[in-house]
Amino acid sequence: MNDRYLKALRREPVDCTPIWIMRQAGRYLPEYRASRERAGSFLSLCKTPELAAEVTLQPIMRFDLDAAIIFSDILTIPDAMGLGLSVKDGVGPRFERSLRTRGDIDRLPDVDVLEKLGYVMSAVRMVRRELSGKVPLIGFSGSPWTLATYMVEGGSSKEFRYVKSMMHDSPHTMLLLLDKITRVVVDYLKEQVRAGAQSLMLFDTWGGILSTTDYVEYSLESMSKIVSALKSDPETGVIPITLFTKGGASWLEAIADTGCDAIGLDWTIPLQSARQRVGHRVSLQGNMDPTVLYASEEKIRAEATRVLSDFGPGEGHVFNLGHGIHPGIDPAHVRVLVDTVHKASAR
Ligand code: 1CP
Repeated sequence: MNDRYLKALRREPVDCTPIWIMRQAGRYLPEYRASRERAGSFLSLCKTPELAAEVTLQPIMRFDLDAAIIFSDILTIPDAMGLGLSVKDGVGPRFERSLRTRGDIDRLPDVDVLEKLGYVMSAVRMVRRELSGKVPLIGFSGSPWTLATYMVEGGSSKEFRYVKSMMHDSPHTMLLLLDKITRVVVDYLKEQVRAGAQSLMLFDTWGGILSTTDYVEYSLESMSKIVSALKSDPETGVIPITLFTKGGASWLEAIADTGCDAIGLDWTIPLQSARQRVGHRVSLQGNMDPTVLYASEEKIRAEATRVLSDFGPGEGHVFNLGHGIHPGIDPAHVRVLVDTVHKASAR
């Protein structure tokens, strides 16, 4: 069993630095595109456990990665809350209904995650069985704030006009929405662990669009409640949790204060300075600029080596990109990255 990913999260010695890649199962892989074609759509790929399990394992079979992440999407939660998700090519995710008023939020149903999101748990169980200990499996959710941005805007956004208006003009309504999402996320992550997830990650993709005071109140607070709820439950207490706020470099100390095990970093902060600020308390995940994978193999090797030496000697580093891999990346470049990280970091 390759457990260097779990060891690095606990800041225990490893034979070399573990690596996994955000969005490692995705459109840059021809076998993913083939499975998606067979599924007919992105959503039926997510909702058919056999196919979700199949694409989860594709990057594990192709590369020497140190963790698998269950193939799903953060938007399965708003879908389960009745907003009607569709994901169209070239358009991205859209909801049939968006949440704009207090009434919209009051009417949100309680979600039985086993009933509405049981397909995710089935995929988790299948993947664990098929991995049979090869590498650990990561479960995940979007952060409540990030999910709220999609639910209020009705899809992807550039300006975040409606969600920020709600936050500024109706803070109680915003907090009520975040609390409702938080409860579902806690149940969802607990069930993923019951089904076999060995580590958990919260994707706070849009925390970085907030001011410091708003970040603490509207994003970090609900992530902190999730960490506390999981850590205080005997069934999930030992499961490591990684918090990733894209654009969150200025708030690392506050993120570490939640009691999470690791902080995911985008590429805007040197690992060394992140480590000086919080390194003895948490592990660090990251943080190569994903666009380096468009460059030559030499450049990829040089940059991977630079990121490793930026972290420096000692434990607690999980190598990753600073955000998801782009669909246009050549899979051969991913192999160069994975092999370089393992070779250059061998103890
Ligand atoms: O056509 C396709 O195949 C759809 C592309 C795609 C993929 C491959 C989407 C739609 N989601 C996914 C998978 C996915 N999404 C995973 C799989 C596990 C992995 O291999 O890592 C994960 C963890 C996510 C998480 C996710 N979805 C996030 C958080 C991470 C991040 O990238 O910031 C977000 C913001 C989403 C929303 C979403 N789903 C899909 C797209 C294109 C988007 C982004 C939309 C936007 O930019 O607002």
